[in-house]
Amino acid sequence: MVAAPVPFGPVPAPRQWQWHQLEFYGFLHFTTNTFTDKEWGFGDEPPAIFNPTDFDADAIVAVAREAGMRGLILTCKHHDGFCLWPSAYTEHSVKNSPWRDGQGDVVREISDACRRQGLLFGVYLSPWDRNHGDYGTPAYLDYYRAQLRELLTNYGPIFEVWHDGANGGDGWYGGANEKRTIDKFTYYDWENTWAIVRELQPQAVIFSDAGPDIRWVGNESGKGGETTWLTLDTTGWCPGFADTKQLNTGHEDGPLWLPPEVDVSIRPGWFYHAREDSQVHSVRRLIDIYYQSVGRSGSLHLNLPPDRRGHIHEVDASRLQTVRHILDQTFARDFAAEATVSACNTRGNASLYAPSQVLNQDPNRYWATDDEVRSAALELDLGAEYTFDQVLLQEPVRLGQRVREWAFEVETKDGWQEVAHATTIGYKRLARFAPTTARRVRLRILDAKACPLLSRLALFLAPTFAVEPTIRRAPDGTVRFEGCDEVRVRCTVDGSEPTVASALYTGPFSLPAGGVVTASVLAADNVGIYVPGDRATARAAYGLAKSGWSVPGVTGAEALIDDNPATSWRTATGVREVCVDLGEEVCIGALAYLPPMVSRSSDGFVQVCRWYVAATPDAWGEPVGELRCDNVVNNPVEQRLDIAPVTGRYVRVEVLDTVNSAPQAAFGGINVYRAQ
Ligand code: FUL
Repeated sequence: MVAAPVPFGPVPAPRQWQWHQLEFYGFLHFTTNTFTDKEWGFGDEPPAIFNPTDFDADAIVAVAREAGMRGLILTCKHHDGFCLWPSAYTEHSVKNSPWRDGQGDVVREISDACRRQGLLFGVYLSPWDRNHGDYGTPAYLDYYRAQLRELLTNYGPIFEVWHDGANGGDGWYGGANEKRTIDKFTYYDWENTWAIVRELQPQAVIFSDAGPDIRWVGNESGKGGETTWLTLDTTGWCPGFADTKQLNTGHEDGPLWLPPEVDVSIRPGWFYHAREDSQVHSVRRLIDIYYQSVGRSGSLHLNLPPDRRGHIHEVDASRLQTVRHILDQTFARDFAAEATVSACNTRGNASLYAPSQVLNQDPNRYWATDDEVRSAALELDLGAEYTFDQVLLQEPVRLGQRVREWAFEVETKDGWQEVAHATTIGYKRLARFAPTTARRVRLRILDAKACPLLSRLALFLAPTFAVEPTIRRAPDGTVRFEGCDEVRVRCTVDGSEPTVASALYTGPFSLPAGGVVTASVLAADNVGIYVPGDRATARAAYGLAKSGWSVPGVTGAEALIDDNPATSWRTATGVREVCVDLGEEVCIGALAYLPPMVSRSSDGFVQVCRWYVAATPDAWGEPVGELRCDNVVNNPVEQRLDIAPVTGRYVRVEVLDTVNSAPQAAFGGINVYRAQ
């Protein structure tokens, strides 16, 4: 009898192992923000504004189920404090809204619909509460815990409890209307708060920046680490205080099993905003997100924000259907399934640990090597030549994560050729490469922390499908589409869906005044090419082109107006404003702040600013609006302010608050949109 490999380092607890296998589940961001068009409510929103016109939990859950999601997590309470269930501990809830005459309960309806349709249900209960008068005092902790008990007692089994990291700042706080800060390390007495979850829902995993069961991946843009260790050292961290880069990669020798969850929205914002209907992530981007999350050993937690009707918007739903179709097609056939597998080492030469164990889908059966082995190769004869463009690898992580580096090679007529080379494998790794045809392939595990084990190796081929082109605009306003050489593309510049009657794209065109560019590959135009859902559409919203702009009186501010997301500019220390000359009078309908997109620190990102528009730079009247950039640190996307149309040539931004009260305000750029 050959001894089984002993577990190496930290290993997943049973609840974490269950969670690993979910791989893909959804987020629902829904609250008064949906009706105020905000990302973070201040806490003073009247419950009367919460009134979805046609809330349909089953329809929402069906969209998630058809997308292949295994569960849904609902923002039962976001930072604004409004409760989507009739909590016994506050009046700030659905019970004082007109929706279902105050008799409704969104948590009940979504959790019931999840159970009916076979999805798991999870809760988001924001620790920060900008409505509650006691926030900041010990009494609020009692309130928070009482609400946690309500949610964990009355709504059936809960698979995940989600604690957000954003915490403290200004808010309504029962009418006090002030700034409040708490000590993130001590205020929530997390150990005892989490004990409530363990007591009431012992199978649930708890998420926060720093665990205890699942960690944040360190960004909200859908990117798991190219290197992902499922282990972590959280010394000195707490929910809301952790190093985002280290969260992304994990710690190779971390003492805790703490795998990453990749939370990302299908749109720029987390809540529904009609203006973002044209900015739902493209099929290509969503597929990339899948490979960068599930394919890098994390789970994909994809947000679908219900709209004011209480539906998932049609654009989001159809995009997901296409993504599901492509993934199903991709994983329908494993070209390694019939292979003959050999290895340079097999643990005790035992058939239980034979190389062929990597071909089945049972995570309990795996190829193992002898204890002293640290590098090894596995060779597959596929039985015939096949074309594939990705390899799937899995370690049996219940025995610990071991592999540090690996390479995948195919045999060509010129010998072995490497097509993928990477670091970690972990629970699941998917590596894509250009379509390759071969009969013999091999995996070389180049370095492992302990004797390498592998439970799965599979080869897949993504279907060829027409995807939407990438839309680009140069600073002078010239628009071009990339990635569409072999297909016919039709486009509009007014936000409407292209039809076969719309203009055919024949080459770059000029769009200096901006607009919404919509480019569609239509099946009707592309006979013989698979176009999922009959069309593949990309959209991009542009403001005025900036080539005629200047920044009067400031030298070195080119990055403010260069239309390049990779460059950024900071005001001089203590300077709280900047003025831009648009070069001509324009009727303006919206203004936007772009945070630096490539920045090591978010210090100085604009948190609150006022905008002015004038015909001459000395005639500033009242501000045309105030912009609050709520979640700009974690989600550094364009922050847009729609205004009543106003004509002017000069635009001034007055910065009222910056992230961490930094004395220099940081800009990636600003955008100015013409009134429609
Ligand atoms: C963030 C929050 O501040 C956002 O509003 C959103 O809920 C996201 C999932 O987490 O930190």
